[in-house]
Amino acid sequence: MHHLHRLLAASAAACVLVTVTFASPALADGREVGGTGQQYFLNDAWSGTANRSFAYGRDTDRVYTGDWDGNGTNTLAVRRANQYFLSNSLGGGAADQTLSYGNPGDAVLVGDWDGKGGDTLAVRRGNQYFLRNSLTSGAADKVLGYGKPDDTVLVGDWNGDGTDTLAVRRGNTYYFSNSLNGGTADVVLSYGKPSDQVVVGDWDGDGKDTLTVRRGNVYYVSNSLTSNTAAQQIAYGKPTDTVLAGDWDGDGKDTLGVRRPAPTPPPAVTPPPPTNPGNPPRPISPDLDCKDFATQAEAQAAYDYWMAATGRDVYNLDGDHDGRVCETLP
Ligand SMILES: [Ca+2]
Ligand SMILES: [Ca+2]
Ligand SMILES: [Ca+2]
Ligand SMILES: [Ca+2]
Repeated sequence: MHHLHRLLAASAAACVLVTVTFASPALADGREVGGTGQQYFLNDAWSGTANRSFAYGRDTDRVYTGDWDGNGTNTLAVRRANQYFLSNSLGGGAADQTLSYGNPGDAVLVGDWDGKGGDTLAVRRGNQYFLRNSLTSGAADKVLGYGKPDDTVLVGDWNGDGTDTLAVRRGNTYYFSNSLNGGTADVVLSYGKPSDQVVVGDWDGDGKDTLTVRRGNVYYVSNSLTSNTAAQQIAYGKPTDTVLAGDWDGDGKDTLGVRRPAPTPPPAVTPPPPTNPGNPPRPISPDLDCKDFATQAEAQAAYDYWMAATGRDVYNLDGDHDGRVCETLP
């Protein structure tokens, strides 16, 4: 999420001449990705073709995105029960880090809770959130209550200060908090419809996370926390895709990816039974010539049969070795 922003803010306070010269890492949506499948198609742009595709984990794995090593790129983590297998690169292969946190049944969120860079985990139980600031097992560094137990929760850096905080969603109303203190919401707004799927990300790279609403395969991208109409409307992937957002290339902007099950393999093709087994069109002996056949098709059938059975042109009919015999016959 946005750790460089925090560093920049500190630098700017110390010296107002500091210029922003590098892209800020943006945030992945801090919720579980959902869906099934081990095929990932990630895109660094909003173009029609994903520029990264790879297999990762198992079809049934629970998956999260985050910047585990704090280098500004989002990668994947697989969850099995309360075990987390973190990868710092996008692709297959073994996990770079493994840890246990919380209970197997916990709802888990990902975010940069202390603004020091890199994402860590939080467990949600009802409306209680147990934040951990390092990717290690241990007690929560902070516990807070926010919203109601049945609220949908979102994670993001709403004000661009480098720290991820929470928002809760009730229907199409969103309650954003910029602190992890459990107070009242800093921003309340309505956006989209109650039935919309919503994805969080920094789409324009300004360091602030905003909402994108998804309907089918159309995404309504907003770059501000207002009820204004979407800045962009983009068709992407298939309506049935599980979508994930993140900054895969570290340019400071979040883009989309999809998770899909591997395509069902086509049924195995059974080879056709051999034609006329044990019943050749002509016997192998005597040796025949083209003039012994009435038609080219008849000669070809005898040639094909014996080629398949013996691997040899037993009558020497294919003088030019092109697989077609007795071309002069009708
Ligand atoms: Ca990273
Ligand atoms: Ca923030
Ligand atoms: Ca933004
Ligand atoms: Ca990016």
